[in-house]
Amino acid sequence: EKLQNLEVDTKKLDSSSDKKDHRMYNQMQDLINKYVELSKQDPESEPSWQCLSKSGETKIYRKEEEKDGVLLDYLVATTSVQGVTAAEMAEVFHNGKLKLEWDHTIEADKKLETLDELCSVYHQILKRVWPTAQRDIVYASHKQKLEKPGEHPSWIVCNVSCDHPSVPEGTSGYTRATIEVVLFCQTVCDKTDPTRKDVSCRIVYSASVNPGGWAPSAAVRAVSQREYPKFLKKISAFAVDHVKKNAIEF
Ligand code: 18C
Repeated sequence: EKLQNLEVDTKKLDSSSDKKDHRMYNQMQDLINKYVELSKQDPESEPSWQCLSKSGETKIYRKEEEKDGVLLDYLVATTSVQGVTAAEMAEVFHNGKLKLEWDHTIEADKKLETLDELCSVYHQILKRVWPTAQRDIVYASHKQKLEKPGEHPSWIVCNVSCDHPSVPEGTSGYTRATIEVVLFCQTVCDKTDPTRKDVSCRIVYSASVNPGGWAPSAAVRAVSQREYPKFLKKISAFAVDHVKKNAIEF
């Protein structure tokens, strides 16, 4: 399946946030550019991407990468969710209060800092995967609207590891993992006065996770293969249910 039609004018990226001066802002813009470019690639035709699973609208690909013995696989998943718009899907993924409803990998989650209304820093403790040490992550989560003239806007959320003085690495008692996770959402709708039945959301989800510490690659890949499809099913079902009684938001 071609992903080319997700093209967005990256020069006209932001219109939703008026405050653009927090310390993660420029890094987030670089990430957005990188992932908008990546979403135009067709993993099907790239020999370095291996298809992990196909089930209905959901396709999951992995590019295996190891650097100096550290596993740095890239994962990309595409799916489509009926009855939900890009704005609504991005909000479900980004909203710190909703995360525990769909992210089954979280044991505990705490907001450390609000950088602006669209960007916050979190400390998250993950469920333990036996027999390795329990992991935690500290990351900034940034949401942004991507305007495209004549179309409903796309939305993107970037969750990227950062340092935070309240939980320096090595002080939490957990093994620190690092992440670069991006959810790119595009509304599909060709009606002028749409009902819920007339909208859907195309998703490109990309994840690059460095588990940190000791974790055998084969075990990490097995955990990934099990957990990403489960996550996509859970967040999709949650989003459909969460928005069904609300007015449609673009
Ligand atoms: O995108 C997701 N959630 C976001 C919002 O909460 C969040 C991203 C989180 C990615 C977390 C990765 C942390 C890795 C380490 C812990 C793994 C715990 C798995 C627990 C299973 C019960 O910004 C949803 C992500 C959903 C899928 C995550 C799968 C991660 C797989 C990586 C494997 C790492 C294995 C670690 C050691 C295991 C060795 C046997």
